[in-house]
Amino acid sequence: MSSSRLLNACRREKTDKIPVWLMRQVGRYLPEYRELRRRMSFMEICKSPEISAELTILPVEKFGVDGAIIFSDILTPIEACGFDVRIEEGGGGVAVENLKTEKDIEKLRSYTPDSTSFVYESIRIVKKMLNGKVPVIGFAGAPFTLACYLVEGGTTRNMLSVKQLMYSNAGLWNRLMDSLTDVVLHHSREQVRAGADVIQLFDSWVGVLSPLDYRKYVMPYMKRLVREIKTAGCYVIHFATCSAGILKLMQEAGGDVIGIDWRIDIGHAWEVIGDKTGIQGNLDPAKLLADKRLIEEEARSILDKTGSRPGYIFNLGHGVLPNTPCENVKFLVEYVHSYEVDVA
Ligand code: 1CP
Repeated sequence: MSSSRLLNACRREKTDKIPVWLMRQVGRYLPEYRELRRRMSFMEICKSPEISAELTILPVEKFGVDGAIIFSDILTPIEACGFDVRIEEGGGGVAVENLKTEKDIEKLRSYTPDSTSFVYESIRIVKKMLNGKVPVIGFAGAPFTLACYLVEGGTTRNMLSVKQLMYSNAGLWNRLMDSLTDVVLHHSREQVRAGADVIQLFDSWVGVLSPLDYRKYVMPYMKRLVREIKTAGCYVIHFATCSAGILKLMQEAGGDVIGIDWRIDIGHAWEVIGDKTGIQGNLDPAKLLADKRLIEEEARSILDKTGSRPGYIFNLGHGVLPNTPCENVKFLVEYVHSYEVDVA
């Protein structure tokens, strides 16, 4: 595995080709997944390690991506704690049972990785199937983003209930974040123990916060989390959307690589982050709905800014959209691999 492009990039070493994988590379845009979903619910698939392992390696075989992200969800450990999680049919959002009181925090405190053993079993199967071909990416939701689902009961535009809790009840907020940090830490470590080479932390919604709020209400937990996950012996990719205002703070919080969305120029993002940390992103997933000429143009403009710089991983700025044509995904991956890097 030491010669893997993705891991080389995590170490900020030069690679023969630019590593590429896509967030949500397994999902509704894949006909194989849609077919499976006619027979099984999303959670049933997550809890069937043989099946989730097959799905995990599908984009490696079909498109030649440089990493296999395990088929699961950021809400899997939340459901395992006894919160009702409902994935809305037809590609909608998710509904999560609200966390209301101290007693609900006890449910998080009682989490043990035994209740999510199917994830680790899936990783073990994937490791065997891949036999070192590409690294395995485990993942978890970051505490703030999980708190959003628990407090809002789903995703909302401005996360006002979360903010209200944060600003008005510091004690409860701290206990909630502390408990979620422990859940994510235990879940991530167990994924590494099962064979995950990289852990991506999805702080998808943290961009709703001001820099000051991020520093005060989120950063201490992220610092502890990243530091302690890394002691398990893996690389950490730290991802958020709408993060232009907090990029430097995210970098300070930790991670070998910072994942960014498309709302910021990648050259500028790298200036902010500095040269001690890698960067991942940042093609707008909507570009994959366009024709190949535009996809190539847009990918090239990103690669021209980042291509030969060690520590760069090509990815989208957020997940693959459900109506994305598979042939565009294949085209993109092949184009990134064909981009000539300066190996000197
Ligand atoms: O290829 C892969 O990445 C598959 C594994 C995977 C991952 C990494 C899934 C499967 N979900 C995730 C991460 C995830 N889940 C995130 C972080 C990435 C992001 O910001 O998009 C988030 C926020 C979720 C929560 C979630 N799960 C949503 C979003 C709801 C919202 O608030 O907008 C949804 C719809 C799900 C269900 C889900 N998870 C995964 C799939 C394939 C699906 C769709 C299930 C279906 O309808 O069949």
